[in-house]
Amino acid sequence: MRVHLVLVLAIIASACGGKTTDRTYALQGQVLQIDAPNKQLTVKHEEIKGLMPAMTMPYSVRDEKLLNGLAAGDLIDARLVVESNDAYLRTIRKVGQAPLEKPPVDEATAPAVRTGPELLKPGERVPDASFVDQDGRKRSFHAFRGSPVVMTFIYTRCPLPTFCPLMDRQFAAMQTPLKDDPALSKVRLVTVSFDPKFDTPPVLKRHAQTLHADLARWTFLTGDRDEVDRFAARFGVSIARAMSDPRDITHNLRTVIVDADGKLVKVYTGNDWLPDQVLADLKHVG
Ligand SMILES: [Cu+2]
Repeated sequence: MRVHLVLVLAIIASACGGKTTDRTYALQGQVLQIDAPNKQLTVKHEEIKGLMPAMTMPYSVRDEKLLNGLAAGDLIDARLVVESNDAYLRTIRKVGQAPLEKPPVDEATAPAVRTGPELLKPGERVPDASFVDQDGRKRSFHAFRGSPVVMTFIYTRCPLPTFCPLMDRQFAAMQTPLKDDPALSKVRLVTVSFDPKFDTPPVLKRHAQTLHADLARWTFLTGDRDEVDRFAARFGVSIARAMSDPRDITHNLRTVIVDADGKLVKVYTGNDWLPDQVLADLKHVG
C-alpha cells in the first residue's frame, strides 16, 4: 500500500521566458501525513489554479531533506513542479500549524475499504461486473475469460502525470512487446475509468486514440459508478469524490493481472511497477 502521488503548486513562472516545458505551481495546504521512506507527504491543499481543484493528495519530493522538521498538521506553502512525466514538490515552507480535522489517515490510500467487500486474494476468482466500453457496447468482465488480463483503474482528467497518465503510458508501452511475443498474444489490456460521468464512451474513445491504443488488444471500460467502485474495491482501489467539484477524485492505484480462468494472479500497488515486470510476470500466467 505504498502510495505514490505527487502534488502540484501553481503559478506559472511567467517571468521565465518559457524556455522550459516544466510548469511550476504554488501549493498551499496542510500536511496530513509524512512518509519519509518513500519521500512523500500527503497534503490537503487548496485549489491549484490551472491545474486541479482543492483535494487531498500524496506528493513526492526529490530532496528528502524537505521533509525534515515537518509534521502532520503543519500548514505549508510549497512549490509544485509538473514535468511532462513527473511531478514533485521543489520547496516546502512551513507557515503555521492547525489542528487536524481527521486522523492523519489518508482514505484514498487505505489498503482496504472499511465497509466494502473483502479484498480479493491471489488465486481467488474475480466476480463479474458489467461495464460499457469505448464504443458504447455492454461488456461484462467475465467475457474476458479465456485471455489473461492486465487491468488498471484511472480517470482521464487525472491532473498528475505520475498517476493515471503514467498508467496510460505504461499500458501503451506494453502494446508492442505483447504483440511481438507469440506467447503473450492472448493477453488483453483493460483500463477502467471510475469517472463515468465525465468518461463517457466517446471520451474514452478519444482517450484511446490519443494513446494510440490498439482496441483489439486494449479495452477502455466504465459503467455504473457504484458498480465500478464495488468492483475496483475488491482489488484495493479506493475512490473518494468531492461533492464540491467533480474533477476532484482522490484515489489510489492498483494494477492487476487476472488469468484466463478469471482468477486474480497479482496486484501491483501504486505507480512504481514497470511494464517489463508485468510482461515477465505474464509469462507465468496461464
Ligand atoms: Cu489519477
